[in-house]
Amino acid sequence: MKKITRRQFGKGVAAAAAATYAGVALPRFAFGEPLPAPLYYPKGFLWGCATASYQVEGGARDDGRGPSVWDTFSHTPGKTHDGDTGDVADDSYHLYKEDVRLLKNLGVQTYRFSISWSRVFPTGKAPVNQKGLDYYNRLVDELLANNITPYVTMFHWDLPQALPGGWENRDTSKAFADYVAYVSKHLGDRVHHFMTTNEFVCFTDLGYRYGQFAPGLKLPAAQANQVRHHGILAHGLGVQAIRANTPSGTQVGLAENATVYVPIIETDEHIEAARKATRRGNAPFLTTLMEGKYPDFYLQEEGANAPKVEPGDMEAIGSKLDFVGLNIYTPFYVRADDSPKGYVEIPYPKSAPHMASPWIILGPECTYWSVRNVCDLWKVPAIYITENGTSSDDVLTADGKVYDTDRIMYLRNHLTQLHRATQEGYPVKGYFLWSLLDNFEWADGYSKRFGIHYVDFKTLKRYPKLSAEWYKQTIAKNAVE
Ligand code: GBH
Repeated sequence: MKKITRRQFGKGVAAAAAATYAGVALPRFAFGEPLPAPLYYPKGFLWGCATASYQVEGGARDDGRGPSVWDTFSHTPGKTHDGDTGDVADDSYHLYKEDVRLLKNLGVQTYRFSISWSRVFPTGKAPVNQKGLDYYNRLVDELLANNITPYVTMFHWDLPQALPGGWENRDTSKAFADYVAYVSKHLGDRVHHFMTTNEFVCFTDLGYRYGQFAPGLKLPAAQANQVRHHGILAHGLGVQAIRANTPSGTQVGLAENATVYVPIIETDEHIEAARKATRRGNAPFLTTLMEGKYPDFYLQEEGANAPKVEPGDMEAIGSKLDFVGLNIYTPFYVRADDSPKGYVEIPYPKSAPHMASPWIILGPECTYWSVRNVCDLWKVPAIYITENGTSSDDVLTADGKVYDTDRIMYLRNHLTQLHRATQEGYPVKGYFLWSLLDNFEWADGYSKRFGIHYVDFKTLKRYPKLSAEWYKQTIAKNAVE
């Protein structure tokens, strides 16, 4: 074994973490000194990776798939970086077996992927496209054959283009429920964990109010609020549909990018401020789901623009969930003050460090606070981190390696904070790293890489990055080092 000096050792925690990467064996106890104890996760904690259909599948016109709003949007000049589209993406539609091999090699227990609605229902409604469903049957079977538990997201933004009016139309929520009923009925013998929707704000506000995402509209507040309502209604009807069509014991939740508020320092008053901010800052989405009604302050603030609600809507929206999934990337800092809200948001210092995507501000304690705020406010039975990860300016070396030390730094810190939540007894059941693969990063196209596997988008070859080795080691030990 190659001997390393104390100085070399001191040079990089990352080097120590990469115990066998690139053929260099680094002894863990090089100097007979115990390293700090690893942060062990609870027994049975589930490690996984996440992806989404339009971001990885490709095969956009294969076997009868209908177009989604993201096909239309990405093919509209000026909407995505360099006009990138998901036509081919990672071609997981054809290469899914290889992707499952990558998962297997990591040692993950779980894989979170999403269903392309328009693959199964090309127009969003009957008739069904059996070939589309067959793809997911194959994927699920391949996962199960490899002892990997599928976690299925029903909607990750790729709304069938053919649905008239998209999310502006209340009928879309009902069409969603029909689609979800069908898919859960046909996968529910083998899939026992379903998420209805992914990140309300992204497919409602970003798509319909700010125009950054498909379908690229900039509607006034009243209509945009109605879109939000149809989004959460779809979730609620989706929960009911899954429950009605799957065996009892099937776990139903969602994946939500709740805004995470972090107290500037840990004192009772700032902790209380972060809780209040969580409730208010997530008012139209998670707060309403958890409380089964729009908070009074939200309705008051929106006034005449408040959403129109029909009988039965709030019962569906407030459906009891088996778990809440949180997608965590970025912190928002708050302090207590004596305004009626009871808190004020603190702007980031100009020097606040960020990752390759400028919106990912480094603040790993947000992972801990996301869990704590949500559990303390709403006493949810189970939490998953359904996404966490980062882009990095990855470079593929001549020998096929990617030394993404910054991604490891990001992940290590977030997992250290998540460990704290598990130690304090919050019911965190699992963690899904975003993402298994570099993929189509929405409006950023292929310019931002989030994978722990590098994808050469010309050859579609996958290369494990250093972070994949690190994650594999974390999973094997069930501990963060
Ligand atoms: C998640 O979205 C998604 O679920 C996943 O599909 C995605 O690939 C992943 O995270 C990484 O982005 O440019 O300042 O206007 C994250 C939500 C919404 C965050 C859009 C960035 C743009 C910020 N994203 N937002 S900005």
